[in-house]
Amino acid sequence: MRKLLYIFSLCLLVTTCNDGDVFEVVLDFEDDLTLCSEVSEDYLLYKIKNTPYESLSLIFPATSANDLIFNPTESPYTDQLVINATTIRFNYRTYNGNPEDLICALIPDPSVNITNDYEAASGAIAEFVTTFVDQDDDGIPTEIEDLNTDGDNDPSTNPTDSDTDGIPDYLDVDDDNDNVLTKNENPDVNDDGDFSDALNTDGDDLPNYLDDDDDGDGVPTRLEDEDMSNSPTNDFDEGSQTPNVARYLDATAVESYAVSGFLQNSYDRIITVSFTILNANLEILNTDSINFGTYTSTIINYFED
Ligand SMILES: [Ca+2]
Ligand SMILES: [Ca+2]
Ligand SMILES: [Ca+2]
Ligand SMILES: [Ca+2]
Repeated sequence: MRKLLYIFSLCLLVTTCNDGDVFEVVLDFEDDLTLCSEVSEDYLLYKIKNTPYESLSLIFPATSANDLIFNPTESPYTDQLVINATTIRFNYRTYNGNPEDLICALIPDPSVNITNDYEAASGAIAEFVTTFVDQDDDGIPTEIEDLNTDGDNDPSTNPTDSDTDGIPDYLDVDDDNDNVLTKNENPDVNDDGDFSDALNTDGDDLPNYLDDDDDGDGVPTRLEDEDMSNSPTNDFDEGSQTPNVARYLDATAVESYAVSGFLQNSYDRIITVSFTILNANLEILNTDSINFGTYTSTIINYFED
């Protein structure tokens, strides 16, 4: 209410403010939305700002159809929710204190009260656009991992799969399938974003992260795993002249072990949902389109063995 009074005072002072009875509230919130984790039967998205304390919130049922908003099968995915003022509601509220512990709480903070509550009328539209990006977070950016042989800049079409294991390089945390994670094979030795200096122990045509025989001794790295833990990095030949160098990087250690397993592979799906409220018709606002904000989350996906 303080802000309303402030804006109203400005209107009185500025002679060009001739809207008469219309108060314009500026919704100068940050863009980021928060999702209440305490509420299970509904999705409750909100954002808060201070000075004065205000919130924008959108609540809608956590149905399987609405689950797709946060984890769609295609990107972009766009659709609308029709606000009905019962199960699907959009509110602009003001408070006499910080509502942080009020909005999601099953037992609200008794010292904070809602001082004004403006609600979008039935028929208003909550329009959303969901997009996602997949990445393996292995230290090598997707645009470098995918050779883009089809020229469409989409790594998921005609994906580069160096080790032909069915997992595209941009989602593969072990690009040569040698059971040493790409990020642990020094793909960018001086960490400057240029991968031309990738570690290449045996000096052949392939850097270690794409070489399934890193030391070029004829025994695949994956099989130089003495304890057969699916991790060749902790296996050393104590009789070697370089006993501190792991077998897979020691060309004089050529024992082969019957390893059958592979590292489990997972990748991140970074999901972004942006909401716009249309025809909100809040009595306090003179705009019909409200940029509600953006919610971002990350889901970890696993490939089947
Ligand atoms: Ca692969
Ligand atoms: Ca990769
Ligand atoms: Ca390798
Ligand atoms: Ca070796």
